Amino acid sequence: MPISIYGRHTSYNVQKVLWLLDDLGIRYNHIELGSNPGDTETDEFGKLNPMRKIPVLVDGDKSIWESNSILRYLVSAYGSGGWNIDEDTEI
Ligand SMILES: N[C@@H](CCC(=O)N[C@@H](CS)C(=O)NCC(=O)O)C(=O)O
Repeated sequence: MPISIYGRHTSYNVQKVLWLLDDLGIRYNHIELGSNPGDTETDEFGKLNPMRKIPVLVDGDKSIWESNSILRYLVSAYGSGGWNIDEDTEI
């Protein structure tokens, strides 16, 4: 199942996730969301992120929010080479 990233491309919190997805060579669906009032207030979005903020990353049955947590997840799950981190590394 492909990864999905929810969020408007003008948000820097979204941009850093898009940048890392591209840098890691991960294929993903980008769902442009958050530009219009009420975008994040739907029941459907609330199930992905009860805090109702973007970005949200969906990978299979996992839904991850908070941009820095998403970055850490991506590096941990898909990073290699220079992106490898150990548990003590702060990002
Ligand atoms: N600390 C959060 C901040 C998330 C955040 O505030 N996102 C903003 C866009 S950058 C948002 O969802 N705004 C829409 C809203 O508050 O309804 C993160 O790093 O992901």
